[in-house]
Amino acid sequence: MPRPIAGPRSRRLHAAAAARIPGGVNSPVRAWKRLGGNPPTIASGKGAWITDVDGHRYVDYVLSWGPLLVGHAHPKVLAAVKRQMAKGLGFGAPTEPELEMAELLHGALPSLELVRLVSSGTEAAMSALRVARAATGRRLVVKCDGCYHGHADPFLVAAGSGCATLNTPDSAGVPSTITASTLSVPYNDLAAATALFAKHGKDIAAFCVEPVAGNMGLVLPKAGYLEGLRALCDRHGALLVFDEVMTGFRVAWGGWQRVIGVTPDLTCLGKVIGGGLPVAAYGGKRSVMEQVAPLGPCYQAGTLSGNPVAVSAGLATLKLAQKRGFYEQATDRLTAMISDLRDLADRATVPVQFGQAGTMWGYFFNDAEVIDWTTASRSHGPRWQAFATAMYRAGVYLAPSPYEAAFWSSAHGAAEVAHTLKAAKAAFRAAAKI
Ligand code: KE4
Repeated sequence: MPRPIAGPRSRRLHAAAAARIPGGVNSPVRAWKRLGGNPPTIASGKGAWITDVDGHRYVDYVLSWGPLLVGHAHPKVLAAVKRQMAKGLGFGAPTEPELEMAELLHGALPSLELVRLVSSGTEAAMSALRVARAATGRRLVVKCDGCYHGHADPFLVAAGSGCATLNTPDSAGVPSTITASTLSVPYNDLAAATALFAKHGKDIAAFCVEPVAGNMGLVLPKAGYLEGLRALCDRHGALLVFDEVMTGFRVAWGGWQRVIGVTPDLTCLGKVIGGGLPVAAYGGKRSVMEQVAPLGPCYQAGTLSGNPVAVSAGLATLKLAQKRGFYEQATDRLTAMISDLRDLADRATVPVQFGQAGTMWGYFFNDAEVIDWTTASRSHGPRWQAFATAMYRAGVYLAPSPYEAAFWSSAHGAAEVAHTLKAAKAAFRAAAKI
């Protein structure tokens, strides 16, 4: 039995946690099921590095699943949180940071004519779907195989992320009466979407899509795909929902909609806009968002929605990202590292497909281009497992699943790249032996 990745204290803590928490984790993908199921328990993070309870250090490419665009414990983010905490942790009443966040989001994403803050991406996507159904009076929602929009019932159909990792793309406990209103088509397949609209167009409330898919690994949209979805929704009177929970302020200032110039009717945000604390949002056209209570009949609420301490972490993160050259520098550094990783994989003669969108990236052990869930799921699992295990052992922390994206931060620099490439040289060779 190979040496477990996690040290003795992590293993003890995980065993104790499993006695009290389902699988010992508060989110399934953290259970490391595809890597033997013994995750390190993390004690702290600073910049691009995290340290587990056994003192093992790792360069972190999970970054709390995307939120930490400026790295762990950035002094300016911590200072902003401390300043706000000193005023109290929350009031369940309007506060100035919420207004500042709403105005910043609208400035970055003009399609957000009205925006509501919530506490998780799941809440954002669930609420956006409810508003779309209220605004259109229609029932059906369309998603893509392998895309993930959180764990609200309507979206647990052919879902990616932890559902794909655990081979549970659908979920127990979700009544078929709910999922009967959710249709799923292959990502990047405009013909399939067109055929679906031809058959159901008048009943479709929304087409919800990750503009860059990050929950089946990273899969970029084909040229014209998102533009085609926009035209289909316009033709059939459905709403186009961009789930930018992962891509928002990760791929560029604003999100992918600014990169390609396609304007959705509704957008979901999360992760980076909370800077590591629970902030998410949904918003869009005023005529649609005016359905939301207290303006309209569509109810959505939250005790901690817009919590000022959480919002202050997001604001501090976004203000750092707004600095001139932030995305260009971070993206260029990542592009350079991916180029070196590609060289190492080539020298190890193991076929790997790399992808990048701004400061998010991914890799598939696959000799064919990955364009959707079907091609992603044909990737070589044992090679991924050997590679990821070797990288963890060498102090590089990647997602414990082949169906997740990797992330980068402004704290990742030359030292982190050198450490990563040194680990990857041996890890690609380990994968090539399989
Ligand atoms: P949360 O409810 O986890 O905040 O957001 C759900 C969600 C919605 N939309 C997209 C595009 C997302 O990527 C997510 C959540 N992403 C996963 C990682 N792939 C969160 C990690 C986890 O489930 O533990």
